Amino acid sequence: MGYGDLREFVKRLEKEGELKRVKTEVDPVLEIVEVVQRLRQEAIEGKVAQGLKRNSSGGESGGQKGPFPNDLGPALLFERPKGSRYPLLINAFGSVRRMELAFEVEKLDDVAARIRGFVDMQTPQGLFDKLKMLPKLAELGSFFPKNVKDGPCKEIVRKGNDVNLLDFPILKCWPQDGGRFITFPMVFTKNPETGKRNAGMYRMQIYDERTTGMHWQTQKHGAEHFRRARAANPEGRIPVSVAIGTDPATALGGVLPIPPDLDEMMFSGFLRQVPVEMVKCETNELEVPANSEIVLEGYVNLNEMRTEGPFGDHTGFYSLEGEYPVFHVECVTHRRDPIYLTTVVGPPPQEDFFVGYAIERVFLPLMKMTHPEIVDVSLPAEGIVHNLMVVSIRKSYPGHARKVMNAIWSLGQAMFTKVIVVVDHDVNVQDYREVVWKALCAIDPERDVQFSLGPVDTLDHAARMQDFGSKMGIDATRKWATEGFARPWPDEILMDEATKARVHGLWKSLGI
Ligand SMILES: Cc1cc2nc3c(=O)[nH]c(=O)nc-3n(C[C@H](O)[C@H](O)[C@H](O)COP(=O)(O)O)c2cc1C
Ligand SMILES: [Mn+2]
Repeated sequence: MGYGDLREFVKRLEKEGELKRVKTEVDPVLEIVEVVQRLRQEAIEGKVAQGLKRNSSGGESGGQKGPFPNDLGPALLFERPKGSRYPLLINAFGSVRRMELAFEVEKLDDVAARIRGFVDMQTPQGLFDKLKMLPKLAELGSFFPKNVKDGPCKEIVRKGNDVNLLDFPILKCWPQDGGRFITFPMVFTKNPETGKRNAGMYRMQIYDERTTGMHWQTQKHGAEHFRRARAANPEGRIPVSVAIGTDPATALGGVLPIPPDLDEMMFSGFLRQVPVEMVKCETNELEVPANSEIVLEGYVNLNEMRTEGPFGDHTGFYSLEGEYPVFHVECVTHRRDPIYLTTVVGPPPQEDFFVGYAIERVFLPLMKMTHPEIVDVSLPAEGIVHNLMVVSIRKSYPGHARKVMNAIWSLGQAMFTKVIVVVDHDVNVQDYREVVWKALCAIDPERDVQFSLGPVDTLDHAARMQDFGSKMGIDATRKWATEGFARPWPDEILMDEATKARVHGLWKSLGI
């Protein structure tokens, strides 16, 4: 259990027919992204390239999700990115199947089931129940990250003037991008007040051999650490280390929307069912996953900001230039033959859609724990995670749909959700055609739409100002008399079973 590192995952993908090696020299400036986009376009158009395995794994979570493929083409290992000695891995998570392989499950719902197992541990009543809980608690404890003395990420150590980020095949993704960007980093910081670790995936624009931007958006935990440290000492600096390329569950830890001061590495350990081994950095006090392919160590000055962007973003538009902190790299450690892990964001769907989908499935049981009326949720790809959430609920009192909207707007990163559509429990939220049909039939817009103000995603370029704007909730549930709806609500049209059976019996004889 548990991939030891990224290269073990690469091997597995190759064995499963999920990865292609590209031996031709291709430029990480634009060209690699264009290769990925062509495969994506083929997948969307349903043209299955010869010899590529593109099967859907079916089932509740593995089934066709929306009007686009389950797969955006294979993972690609570019063995000769132009200008670098190191191979580049992209689209490693670009399918439902590969997310299942990443978490080593048959179905993403299997991860959810494990989480539900922990969530279901109610306060035990008797001694017997308490004893039954012990193995689960021990299991949980056994996933805490473990500090180790050394690791393969330190096979090569480069300091000071030997540090050159341009050694790595860092992508320039889109024509108007402000430069090259590290797109799959795991950025480690410590809360200066509590000492608790955070890992977040925040893109990093390359300024030169030893400096990058640090695009932690204002509501993210890295940005909070920065602000707290600055409040204490505006002229100081905070240590920052960045891991690139670890085993999949650890790498995805940086994306998990978990509460502040909760260690992502503990959650990754739970997901891979083996503790994440952490090793101390060479030049600062932080720890990073020992199995990393590449580690960047350094600091961020608390009084230094620099223009970052533009960057072709997961909205499908360029995010505009903005002022962000600067990361100074003092030391790079890496394996002798590091694999540079990267991804590209752009018009939806892209690789990150599958990451978002896995997170949606894994976190559903946690949402249901505090809001048991929630039946299912869906984040359609075109809603780019934060623009649209469809929620089905078991409605049991007047105004229930509005309560759920407010709950979502106060639930971690779900606070960013621009539009929430709440439907009844019998609407399949995974089927957008059904949602559009039934939700639009169920609303009297002036009555059923509600607006709210609050924090919005930094990337929302339509909001009245950066980071602050409005949200819309649509109550598309059946309206009740106790909600002031005086008219009868019609039944949905369905043929009766007896007629269906009779016609079924006649079917062959109809000669159609
Ligand atoms: C491909 C990809 C790129 C991302 N880039 C950024 C980014 O540049 N800045 C940011 O704040 N969040 C970015 N995110 C989202 C964060 O990784 C995510 O919100 C994470 O939960 C933040 O961690 P934190 O809650 O510990 O701050 C990105 C996510 C993905 C999947
Ligand atoms: Mn965090």
